[in-house]
Amino acid sequence: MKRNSRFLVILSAFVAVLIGGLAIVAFAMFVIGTPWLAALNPYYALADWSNEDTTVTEITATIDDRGREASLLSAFFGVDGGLPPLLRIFFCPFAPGKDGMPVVFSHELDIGSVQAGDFRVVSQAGSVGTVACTTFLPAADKGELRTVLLGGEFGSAADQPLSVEIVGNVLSMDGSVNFKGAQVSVVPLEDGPSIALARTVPEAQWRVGERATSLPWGGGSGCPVGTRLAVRVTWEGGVTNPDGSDADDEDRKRYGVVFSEAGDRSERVPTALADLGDGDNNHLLCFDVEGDPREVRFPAGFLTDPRDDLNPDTAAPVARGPG
Ligand SMILES: [Ca+2]
Ligand SMILES: [Ca+2]
Ligand SMILES: [Ca+2]
Repeated sequence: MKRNSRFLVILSAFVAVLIGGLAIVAFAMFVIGTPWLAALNPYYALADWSNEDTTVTEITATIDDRGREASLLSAFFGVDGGLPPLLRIFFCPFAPGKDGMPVVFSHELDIGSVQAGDFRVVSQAGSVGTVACTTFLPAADKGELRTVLLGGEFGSAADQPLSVEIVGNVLSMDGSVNFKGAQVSVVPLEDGPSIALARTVPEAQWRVGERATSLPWGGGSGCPVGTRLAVRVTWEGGVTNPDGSDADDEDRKRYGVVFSEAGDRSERVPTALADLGDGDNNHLLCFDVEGDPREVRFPAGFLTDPRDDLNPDTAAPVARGPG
């Protein structure tokens, strides 16, 4: 009896050590981002690293039923090498050390239709870059699924990427259009970020009163209670203050939104700035009044990309309607 219980203790200890060891190995693999453990990493659900288009579709339309063309609004050469090691967890196993380039689409996308192999990046000298991986992070809140971050080898300061073309089937979320053949010029490395798109946001996406998630990526703060109108501003790439901190109340006051009121135009400052704290390229401009917003403006010299290049004077018309 005594011998049996001692055996059980030893066996339990052995099993505990084995499980503990396996857990440590699994965690290490997760952190390292080994591709075969991809299924365990929830962030990888928004990423892809297949080098060819795997989308089977009969959708070929390039203009949706409201007359909007499937187009690329911007491609922003924001990081020339050196994507940080931590991105292997939040982006893909091959991201560290690579170039980073967010691409903004005219429509929200069908996540499953986006493969790394759908993108062709060509440099000034004519060399074709390697797109190692794509992810929708960190711009993955509801209503934001139109910015795809590319990681790979796209060129250098001396031979910069010139154009991005969609060479595979990439579909809008609603299945109305296919982006194959769409193309856009790349914003050069030295340029700061501009506004790519401004769009009114349905109430369901205001996240009223919600705080930013404590996770590093995804889940920005919501508009305050009392909000009656919100406009999402999508920049060409992630923006911060020059010291790396998130946009703040001073930046809120810099935004100007032109409203149309009975034929007249008046400019208003948002009541609150939201979708902060998630490191993405979106801001929500919240207003405590209703109205007819027509244009968003932001003056030069206050927000920067990861290289600390300052934004130029920038403005965009306010689009409306579903994604
Ligand atoms: Ca595809
Ligand atoms: Ca967000
Ligand atoms: Ca944000």
